[in-house]
Amino acid sequence: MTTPFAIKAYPEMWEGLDMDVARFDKARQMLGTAYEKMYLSQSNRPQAMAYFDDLMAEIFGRRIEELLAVKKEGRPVVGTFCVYIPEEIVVAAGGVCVGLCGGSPGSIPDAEKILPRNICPMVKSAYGFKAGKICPYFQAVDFVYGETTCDAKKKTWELLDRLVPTYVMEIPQMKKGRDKTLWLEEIGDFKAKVEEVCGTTVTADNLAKAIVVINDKRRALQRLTKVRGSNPAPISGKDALLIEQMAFYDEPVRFARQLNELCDELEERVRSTTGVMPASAPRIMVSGTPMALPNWKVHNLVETAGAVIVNEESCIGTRYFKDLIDESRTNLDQQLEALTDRYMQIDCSCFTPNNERVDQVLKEYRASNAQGILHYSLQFCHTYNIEEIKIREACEKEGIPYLSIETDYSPEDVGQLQTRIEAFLEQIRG
Ligand code: BJ8
Repeated sequence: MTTPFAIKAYPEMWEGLDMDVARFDKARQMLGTAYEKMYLSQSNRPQAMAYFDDLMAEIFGRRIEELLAVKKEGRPVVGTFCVYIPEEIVVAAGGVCVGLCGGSPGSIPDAEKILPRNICPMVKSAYGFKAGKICPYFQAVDFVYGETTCDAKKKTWELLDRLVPTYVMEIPQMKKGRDKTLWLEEIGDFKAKVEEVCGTTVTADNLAKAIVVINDKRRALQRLTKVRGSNPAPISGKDALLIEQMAFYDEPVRFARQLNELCDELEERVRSTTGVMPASAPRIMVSGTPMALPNWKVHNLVETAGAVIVNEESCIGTRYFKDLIDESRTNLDQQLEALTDRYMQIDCSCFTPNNERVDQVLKEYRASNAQGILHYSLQFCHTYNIEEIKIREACEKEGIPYLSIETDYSPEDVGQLQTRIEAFLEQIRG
């Protein structure tokens, strides 16, 4: 008999982090149950997923202990909410960068005590985690670095600053020459803040090493994406999404090593045409707003209906790792410029115009051998909801089966989404 899955409890450590332990412990148990139901019930999972299951079991325990050890040595732990914040700089300073985007409905009531109800659930969930003291990552960070991407985020940082030191990077709205100059300056300010807090200097040498570390993590994620293009798919979309989510929490060198090990197994599966689902399962690509841990709602619905998700064009997905940083630069100024160049390639809908994203969606659709695109937008995310029109038009032009959904984290619309997803899959099955 197998023992039931549980996310491990570390009440004393949580107490030390000034958390609402009783409440958090209930959330921990519920998350463990959901994970067991959605993840461990999948058949024919790759063996190397055992590492990621263990990571999940220790997500609020061992990993937090590691962060606290980093802090004890005077190195920085920095929280971020967007893939525009260059984590290479934190790693160069010997620190750790963690993603704090919220993907859970449990913290939203805490946020709604102060924030308006009709804003993006990702922002509310993140703010609620800090306000309710129910996230050990939020409690462990030295400071957070927000950005001026969307209005919901940039105004929330002003309030979040009352609870945890919050700095803000100005992200331009366009990609002209002067925007690049501004961005380079902002990256310089970020570097200065990290250096000030941790008392370490970012040098050309430690930045070069950090660039390789993060490039290696992104290369491993690219490898995972590539292997998902095979039919039958060697790994489920749910498992791949989990890995993409874990990329924002785990130690980067270890993460890349473990993911490469999994990719070895997946490539072997491809050679022996072993899939998680039959080759006849409809192949769906998801495109749109990021799905922060533990937001598995849509993946679970699609895969429970017998299809497989083969790509996530999202910031918790390919937008995070499709571009690498030039490793050939040797002096600090050139390296910072290389960082700026790479980060400016991210095609977030907060930019205008952002036509390169439409091309990127089509490119990933072909590379993943998908048979349909599901556009996913979080409620009240105006930029993605409006940009969805251009993605839909491009799909119509190319004859790509297309479904657009707008949802939040609540289970209320699950029945309705299920009906729409099933109809979409029927259309693909023909
Ligand atoms: S680079 S996608 S991580 S901003 S979904 S909070 S935009 S209202 S997450 Fe994002 Fe950076 Fe862009 Fe990526 Fe606002 Fe929209 Fe919510 Fe969003």
